[in-house]
Amino acid sequence: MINQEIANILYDIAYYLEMEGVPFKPYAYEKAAITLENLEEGVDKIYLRGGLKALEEIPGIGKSIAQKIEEYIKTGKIKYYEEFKKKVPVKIDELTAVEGVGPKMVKVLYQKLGIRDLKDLERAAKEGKIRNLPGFGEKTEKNILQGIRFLKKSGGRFLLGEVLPIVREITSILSKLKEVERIDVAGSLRRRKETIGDVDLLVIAKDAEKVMDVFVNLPGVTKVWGKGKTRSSIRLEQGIDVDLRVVPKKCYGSALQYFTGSKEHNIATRKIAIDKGLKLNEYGLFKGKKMIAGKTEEEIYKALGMEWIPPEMREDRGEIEAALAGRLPKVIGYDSVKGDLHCHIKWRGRDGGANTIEEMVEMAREIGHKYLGIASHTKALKIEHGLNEKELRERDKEIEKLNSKFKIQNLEFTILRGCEANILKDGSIDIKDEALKKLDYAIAGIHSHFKMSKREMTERIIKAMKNPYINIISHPTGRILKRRDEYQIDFDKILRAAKVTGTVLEINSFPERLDLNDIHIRRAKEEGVKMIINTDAHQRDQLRYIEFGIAQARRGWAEVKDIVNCWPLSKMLEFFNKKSKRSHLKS
Ligand code: DGT
Ligand code: CA
Ligand code: CA
Repeated sequence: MINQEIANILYDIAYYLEMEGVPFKPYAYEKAAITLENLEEGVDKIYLRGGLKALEEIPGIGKSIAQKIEEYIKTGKIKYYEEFKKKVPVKIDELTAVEGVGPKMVKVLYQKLGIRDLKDLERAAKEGKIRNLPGFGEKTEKNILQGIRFLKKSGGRFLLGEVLPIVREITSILSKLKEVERIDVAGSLRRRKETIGDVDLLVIAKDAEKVMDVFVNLPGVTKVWGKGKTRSSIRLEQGIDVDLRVVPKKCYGSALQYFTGSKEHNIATRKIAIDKGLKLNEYGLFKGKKMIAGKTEEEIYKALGMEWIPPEMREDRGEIEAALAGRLPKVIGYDSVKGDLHCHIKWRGRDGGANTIEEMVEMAREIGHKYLGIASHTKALKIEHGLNEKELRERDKEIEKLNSKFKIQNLEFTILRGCEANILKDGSIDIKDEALKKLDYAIAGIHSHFKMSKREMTERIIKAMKNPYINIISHPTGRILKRRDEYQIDFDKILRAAKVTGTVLEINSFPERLDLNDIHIRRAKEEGVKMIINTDAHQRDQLRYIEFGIAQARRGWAEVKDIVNCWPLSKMLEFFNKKSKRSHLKS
């Protein structure tokens, strides 16, 4: 819990720094906050064990942030933060949670109208006070009201990456009971939506009562909303609600189909049934009183004249029409990805990762990858101790040594030499072309100056894509789930430029990012833009986040042809090389 408390403060500091227009530092605080949220051990315990030094050793936490964490552990406060709050005493995370409201706007809203929280903001917008502020206008005011409505609707959702491991523990406990014949996750979690409202579990059980007893007494249950013979509902200590339904075997498929949703998908499938003179509900597919399907999902879809639809696609975004026509795309599988091209390492105290190259490789091999790309931060990102040109060369000598060792051992594994360079404010790259040229590939990403006009930001990214040695744009839209909106960009223009230049867009698998998201992925695919699923791992365990990126790719209908790291290594490298040869791109 202390990790989350401090993370929230660090996020707020990032907003305040952004408000002041300070470059790079907001990124450092945001990154440190994300690190804390993903840390398994409490920082107070780490501090108790090893003091300030142990805090500094947490990847992504530099000296100055470590000191602030120490201060919080000791005093329950961070002075640096208190001073910001004194100057602009607002609920900054609450206000910036409204889509379209950024830190700089918050400052103006406070100074001109005294707006401190969401309530103030809503009132001012409703009274028409915001439109008269310099640089705001009627449209902004309308957007703010819309953003507030959206926020009220979507509040209290949890990240997929936060919920899934917890639910896996629950299903593993329940599935070990001899009374449980089968257990499945349904709802948005089965569809792998980026955020989850509540968890829906389905069970076939011989003795429902026994299963319910165990369910409501699971470790971590803080509330029992209800306990019955066929349905029980609990709240976990993390605030997540879980529903469990016991369902008869003969209609398990129809229950699973119904409770997987989405609601929109269900409404559309039910309509197909009606058109065929049938009735579909959670108890089965019926012709008059006769049940004609229901034991499995497959037989239901088949009886409706469709192929079985992967849960990730069930959003009524055209999947039903495609399935009826027998033209459902063959989306990538959870085992389709062959390697990860975005991880950071611990190397001579640089790059901000927690593990050595060897340790990262070991984990990548355990996952089943055939290659791992080391995408070290570069020099403009001082806070992550980015590498300069010379250091990249020295790092690569070590990588080359390891690769030849693998060859001698007959190991089918390759380490790729990459970097994650910074796209500077003007769109230029902070590493010289000569150095980029020597790498196997180069990623570029935005780590500063998040708030720019749409035109400027779009041009900035396109300029980076025109560099023939930049193969991949990392986390292309910059959103942090529940924290920060996308940058202002013209996504259509970005897609066209990616296509023309042969630049690959990243699907970043970090639970807070999932960037590109499902809708972007679908559009990129339609435009023929290639994508790559990466983790951005700063510690070896985070290489396992790849499944979240894969899930979003499936939600975006991505097939093997769309995702370059589902290809054999040689084909992927060939694609990168083709771009490097087109050096005329740089106008
Ligand atoms: P969530 O919990 O907000 O992340 O999203 P879901 O999709 O898990 O929604 P939830 O938990 O309210 O309901 C689970 C599933 O049950 C949902 O995906 C589809 C089905 N369902 C719920 N309400 C309705 C409804 O009114 N009509 C139909 N056709 N299906 C529904
Ligand atoms: Ca749900
Ligand atoms: Ca539910």
